[in-house]
Amino acid sequence: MQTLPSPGASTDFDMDDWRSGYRSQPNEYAYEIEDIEGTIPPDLQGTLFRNGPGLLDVGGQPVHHPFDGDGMITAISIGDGKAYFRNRFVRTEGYVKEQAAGKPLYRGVFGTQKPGGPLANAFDLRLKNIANTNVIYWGGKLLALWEAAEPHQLDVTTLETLGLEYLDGVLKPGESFSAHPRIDPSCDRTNQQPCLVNFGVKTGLSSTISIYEFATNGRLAHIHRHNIPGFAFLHDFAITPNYCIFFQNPVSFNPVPYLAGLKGAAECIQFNPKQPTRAIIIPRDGTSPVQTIDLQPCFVFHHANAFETDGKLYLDSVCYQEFPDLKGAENYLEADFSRIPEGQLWRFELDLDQGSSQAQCLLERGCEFPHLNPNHVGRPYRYLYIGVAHQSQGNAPLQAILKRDLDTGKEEIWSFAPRGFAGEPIFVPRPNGTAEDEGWVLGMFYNAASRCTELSILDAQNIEQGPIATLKLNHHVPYGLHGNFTQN
Ligand code: 3ON
Ligand code: FE
Repeated sequence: MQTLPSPGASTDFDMDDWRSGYRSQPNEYAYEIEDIEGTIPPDLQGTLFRNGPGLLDVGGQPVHHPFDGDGMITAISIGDGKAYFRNRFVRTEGYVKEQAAGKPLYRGVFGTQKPGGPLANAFDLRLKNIANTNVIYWGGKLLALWEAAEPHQLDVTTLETLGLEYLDGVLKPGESFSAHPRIDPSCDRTNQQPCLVNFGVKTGLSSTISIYEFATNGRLAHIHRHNIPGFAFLHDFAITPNYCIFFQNPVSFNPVPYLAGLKGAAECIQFNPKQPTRAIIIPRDGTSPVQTIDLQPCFVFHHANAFETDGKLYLDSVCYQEFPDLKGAENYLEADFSRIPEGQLWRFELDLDQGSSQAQCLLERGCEFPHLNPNHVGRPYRYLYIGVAHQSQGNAPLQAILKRDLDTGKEEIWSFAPRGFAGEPIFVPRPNGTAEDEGWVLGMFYNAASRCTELSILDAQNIEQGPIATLKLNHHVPYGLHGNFTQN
């Protein structure tokens, strides 16, 4: 690995260690995990599915940004104290064609260009559906998700790609289906059974948000569409029993450098610090009026949760001071963390009667990838799990996981610094458990010392004791994005 200067302000990690987690993993494996430290809890049964960029290059040409990397699914199936690993690339049209050609044939949304300079890229407006952001099992189908296009369906056991998935004709070809569905644990329209709520955005000078609800058998239970003024980059949303809540970031889109073959579409997003961030509150009944409430300017990718209580709507979100782009760094591996704002967790209190809001910072420490007990999605909740930086201030890679008691403010941290790097923590409730934090937190960690990835299982009621089991893979999995645990 080439040695580059370490611009990061933090001394708790080495830039080369961090970079080494962004090596492509072209291999596909299937094996029983034998190197296990500690004991897998016998009542933890099911499969952790994760998605993320598996390739950081195409035919040796590096991607411009990891979000442009081809989607690779990993599945770790756990049962009877044993664990089985499998990973497979999603055979998207782009992956198949580029692997056959041995070179990039598509532009990426985050700035990856085809070889040949602007002339070779200008006016190529095809979107390469890279299926790299999330994976979820719903209605008997395993779906790989990427927010700007339709899902891919995968075989739940072999992870083989079965093709593009239109959800029984609900989606039209090319229609987007976000990578952040939410599972409502109990929905009026599905007989108080769980339902999967998701959205798709069609953006332009104004934007159309489609909202879908699917019953557990995969059947569409409800659909409604809404037009909102302006360009909208909506990565995630939050739900309560009565509302879907979106944050319209204060950004504008200047397509000229994209059309001219100079930049990716996402690099043409401009943050406007003088404009408010707008909360868009869409009633889930599909007919009551949509409300908007202006908030302090910030940029949000991820919401932790929302809930309704005492006539108010609460929303917990990871906010950045501005769009966290690479600040002109030619190479994302040389990103200067100190110049990029860190995400911080804020709580927004929205008063729908007054149309007013208040905001309070809950977590100043750099954080991303919030998660909670799935039974509390859209409901009042007490415990939040989130990836955090090792240091309490400034921006740095995620190296630790933090549990926050939102009632008392108590925090518990387990850090993998200096040589471990963290991703999204996933809370899995203990079967028949009663307390909200009864269960486990599962996280994939990259260990730069061994250059391999590990799955750590923590007891959610005792984060500070560290992992109760560490499942060591024989190789690395590049830093991932999102996933879900399917209990069986
Ligand atoms: O032209 C429009 C603008 C645009 C950006 C329309 C559009 C739909 C084509 C579009 C596309 C957006 C896409 C494809 C977004 C994909 C996002 C993605 C793959 C990942 C986002 C991740 C967010 C975060 C916060 C990740 C954090 C990671 C870490 C802290 C470290 O691992
Ligand atoms: Fe996301």
